[in-house]
Amino acid sequence: GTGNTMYSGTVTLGTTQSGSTYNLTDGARGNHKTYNLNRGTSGTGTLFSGPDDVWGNGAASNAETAGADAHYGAALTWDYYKNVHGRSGIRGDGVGAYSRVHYGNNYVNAFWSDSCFCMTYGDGSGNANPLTSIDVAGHEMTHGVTSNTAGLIYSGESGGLNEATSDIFGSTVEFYANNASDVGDYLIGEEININGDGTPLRYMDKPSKDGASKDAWYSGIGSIDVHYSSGPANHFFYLLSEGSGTKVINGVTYNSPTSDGLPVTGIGRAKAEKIWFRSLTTKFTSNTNYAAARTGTLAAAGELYGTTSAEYKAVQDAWAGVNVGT
Ligand code: ASN
Ligand code: ZN
Ligand code: CA
Repeated sequence: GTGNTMYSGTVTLGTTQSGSTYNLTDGARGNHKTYNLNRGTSGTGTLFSGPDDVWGNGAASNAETAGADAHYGAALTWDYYKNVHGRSGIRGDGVGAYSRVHYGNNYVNAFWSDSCFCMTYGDGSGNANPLTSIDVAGHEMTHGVTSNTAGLIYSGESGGLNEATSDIFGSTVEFYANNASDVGDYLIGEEININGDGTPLRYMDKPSKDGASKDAWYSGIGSIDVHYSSGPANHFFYLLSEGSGTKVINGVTYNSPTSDGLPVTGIGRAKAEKIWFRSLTTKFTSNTNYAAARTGTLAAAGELYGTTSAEYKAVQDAWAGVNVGT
């Protein structure tokens, strides 16, 4: 089918024909389905279906538009995990999840739920646009992947690492999409305009730019909100991928400092995402903290590239740049 999305232009959607109607069931991606809650807050509402295979018109006022964006974001996230990491679906078993859009009234959030094995999106409110952007979809679905792998507990330092894992792969899914209307960046939620001034929710190059996230680890970081204690790990991933200092990527200027004042030479996103995924799936456990994340990523980098490699050294340097280890 054809999706006329709000954030990603006109895209191809995986749909299913049933008699004379079509619906948002993606047969190539574990039968992932997208439902319209129509402002409800429980159950599944109704599966998006209709007489033609065209979904939405690009405007939020058309109820199908959010469905098209969510269905597309889920497909991209599926494809990213499959094609980049060899993982088939959130549990790795080839089974799709489902999405629900138009949750409640003026709801300014999105969330993953382990109990329904589904993700849910609000319509936003005031300045805040519908929460159905690519990076948000990748972020929320990644909570499902984390639950089914490392199981990082959602509080303390492990909670910050859980949140960072969602920001990291939310960002890499957006890069993977290579969508001209929503180019890849190391910003989270820039389309949502949640602050009303065009700024994103989070910045990976320098997390403190949001006014609350931390750029570097300190003793006690485990007692702040997990969306802020994620900062050092987001910053680590940026430094590992792109290196410290100033860099322009897809038109966005980044300026990433290090806490030790020493430079980091990036190894590129393609290697950095491999290291984080291998760590998440084979090194991290429910109680992994920042020190253990450093150990785990070094072990993963050693296995992938060798302990005398530039990649291994970059992992050491990037952690040192966020005050983890030396
Ligand atoms: N959107 C938020 C998140 O994924 C919802 C929450 O606070 N759990 O982190
Ligand atoms: Zn999250
Ligand atoms: Ca983004």
